[in-house]
Amino acid sequence: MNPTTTAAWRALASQSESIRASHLREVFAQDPSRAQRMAVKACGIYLDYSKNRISDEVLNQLVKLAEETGVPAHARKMFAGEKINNTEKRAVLHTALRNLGDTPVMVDGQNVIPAVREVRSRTNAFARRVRSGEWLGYTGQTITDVVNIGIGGSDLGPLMVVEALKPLADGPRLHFVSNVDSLHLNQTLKDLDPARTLFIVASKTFTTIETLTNARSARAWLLEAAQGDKSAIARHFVAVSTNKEKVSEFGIDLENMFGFWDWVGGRYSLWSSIGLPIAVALGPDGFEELLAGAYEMDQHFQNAPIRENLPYLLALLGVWYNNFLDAKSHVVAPYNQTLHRLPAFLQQLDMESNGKSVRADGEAVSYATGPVIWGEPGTNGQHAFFQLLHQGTSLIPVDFILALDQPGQIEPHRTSQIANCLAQASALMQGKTQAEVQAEMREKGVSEAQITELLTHREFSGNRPSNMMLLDDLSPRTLGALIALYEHKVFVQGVIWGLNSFDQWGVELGKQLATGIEQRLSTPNSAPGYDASTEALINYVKAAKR
Ligand code: G6Q
Repeated sequence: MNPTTTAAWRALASQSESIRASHLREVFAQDPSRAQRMAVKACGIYLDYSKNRISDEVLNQLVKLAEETGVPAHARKMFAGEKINNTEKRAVLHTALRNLGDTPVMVDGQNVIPAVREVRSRTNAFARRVRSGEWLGYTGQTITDVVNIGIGGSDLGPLMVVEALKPLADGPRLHFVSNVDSLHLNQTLKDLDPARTLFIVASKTFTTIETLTNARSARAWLLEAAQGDKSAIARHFVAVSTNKEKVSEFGIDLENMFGFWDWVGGRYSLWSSIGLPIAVALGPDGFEELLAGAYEMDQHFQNAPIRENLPYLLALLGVWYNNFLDAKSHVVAPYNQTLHRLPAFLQQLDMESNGKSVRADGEAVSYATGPVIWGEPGTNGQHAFFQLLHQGTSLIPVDFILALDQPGQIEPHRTSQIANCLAQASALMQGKTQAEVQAEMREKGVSEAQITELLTHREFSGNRPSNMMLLDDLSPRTLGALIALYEHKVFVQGVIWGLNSFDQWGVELGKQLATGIEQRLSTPNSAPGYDASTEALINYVKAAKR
């Protein structure tokens, strides 16, 4: 439906006038209980959303907006396996992959849970064999290095999780190759021993050019070492895919293939056998814990009232900024270094799901949809782009994410990490008035003339909103909950905007175009078929290649 036709949308539009005129500093001064009231804890995640430019009335209307646009009913459909991905006629069931309950989940009259558990027990058993040293390479040696070859959803999820939980990893070393640029593969392989390296070729379709190109080169690297002995492939290549035919065509034994299903979207697939690298790095128990954390968040999302529901709150705040306060982008700033790929992961999750201008019903939208998501680990960002967050001309809400406990953290680093995170959120909200700048400079003995000259430069407007998410720890369980939190946030926003968050025609376009241009580049005298600029570039590259 068109959300702008709801009563809540109209009420929010009129509320936005007074919110624009108010300052969070005053709002806090007038309401001492705000920080306690606007905080929720669930699944090991404490969310303080008090530093947002909202009032209780705005929050009430946002909750109504979720109800009026039918979010809870749509969520029930997703969990029940209805084909809510209408353009691809598919169910959307990443939640079934981590469903630890007993209720069947039906797709086309079949309960999918037994198949999910069967594949997981195979991936877990395989991970155990590789980790224990039972799985041997072609020379009879154990595996020391595992290289995941995949891209997009078949890369970012496992990569982000393996990085995030690195302090807990106790299996073989994990590497991820995604870019078709040969340097990515070559730089990764240059220090590895073919006899002790295992490749996981991860591709839902098994037709993605980048992945197949990298996988073929990896196979050639292995065969060169094995002096052309093709039987080595079965010891060093496994596939994660939905496409048996293509896997077989590539030369991977179907015994070494781990499947999943069309109802698992690429960017939602880390819970499936695409998560195999996670099970190899952490062990099956670690992977199961990740699933358990996500399942806990699924329960919270389905059962907690909207006002106390983490995914709903994050989503509704995002809609508020996007549609009523003209914020066009949103920053994710994790303060734990091992979460360094989280912004990239969320960028895909959010922008690929909701970066759309046509609703699920085929009508063009007349309102903003998915924002630009970007970010970097916290303290690094402070020494770079945070300047713009503090004093730039755009309103950019920030998600601060900080896990309070992580193996390997030591003092004084930990306290400094926490202090930096809290300080930034406070500074964005409070700002610094001219009077404060003046007083600060006078105390330092700065001359009046200099104070006058620098006053406006050193003033901070404040009133810049943020969410603070404090995680009990950076364990598989809490990370699982955090990822599921963002998945459901994206879902809620997608429903409010009336989108199908589960297709990705923009990505498909890229795949299609690259194939054609690749042919044009490698076939002499092929007929031109692109726009004039692209044709000129093709000719330039061909000439340069020569
Ligand atoms: C994810 C997207 C996309 C996809 C990659 C890889 O939701 O569809 O990022 O994951 O293009 O696709 P394959 O797994 O099929 O190689």
